[in-house]
Amino acid sequence: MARIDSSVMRDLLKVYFISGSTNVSTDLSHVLKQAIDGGVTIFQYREKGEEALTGEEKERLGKELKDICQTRNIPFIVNDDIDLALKLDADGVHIGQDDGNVPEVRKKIGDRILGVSAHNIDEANNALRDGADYLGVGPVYATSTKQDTEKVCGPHFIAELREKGIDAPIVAIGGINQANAAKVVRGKADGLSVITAISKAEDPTVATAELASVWTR
Ligand code: TZP
Ligand code: MG
Repeated sequence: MARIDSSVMRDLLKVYFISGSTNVSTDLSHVLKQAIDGGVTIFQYREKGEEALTGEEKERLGKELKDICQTRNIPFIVNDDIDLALKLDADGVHIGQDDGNVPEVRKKIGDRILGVSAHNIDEANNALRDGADYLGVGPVYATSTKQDTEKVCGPHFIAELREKGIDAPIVAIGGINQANAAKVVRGKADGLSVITAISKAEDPTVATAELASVWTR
C-alpha cells in the first residue's frame, strides 16, 4: 500500500460527515446509512462529550460503523484514538494539535489516511512535513458542538492559506450548514466537514444531498 494520492484525497473530502453517539438524537448507525444515501464521501467516528461511550461500547459502535462504511465503500476515519483505529482496521485517523505527535502517529498507522487540524500557516506546514494527508481547518463559523475551539477564522482563511503556498487537501470545519456551504467552497476548501448539519437533520439523506449539491452548482 502507498500513501493516498492528493487528488483522490481531495475528492474524498467533499462531503465529510463526522459523528459520535452524542451528536445524534436517534441511532447513529441509522443516521450514517441515511447520510451515505445522500452522498457522504468520507466518515469520521468522533466519540466525544460527557456521555460519550468508552471501552467495549465505543469499540462495538466503532465496529458497526466501520462495517457500514466498508460495505458502502466509504472511507472510515477514527478521531484521536489510534489504538481503536488499528484494532478496527480503519482507513485512517484524524488528530488535533494536542492529540499526539504527527510523525509518531504516521509511524503507527503506516500508509492509512492521516488528517491533522491546523489553525495557522506554521501548524499547516508542520503537519504536512510530518506526514498529514489532509488538513482540517476551522472553525470557519461559530459552532456549539465543540467548546474548546480556536477563534472563528471564516472561510476566507482557507484562501489565505492557499496564497501562502498550502496546496494540500483541506477540509473546512465548524458551523457549516446548507445555507453557508457555497461560501466555504468559494473560499477554496476541497471539502466540507459537518457534524450537526447532518447528525441532527430531520432527514439526513436530504441534508447531505443539499450539502453535496454545492459542488455541482
Ligand atoms: N472542530 C472544529 S469545529 C468542530 C470541530 C470538531 C465541530 C463542528 O461541528 P458542527 O456541528 O458541524 O459545527
Ligand atoms: Mg482531537
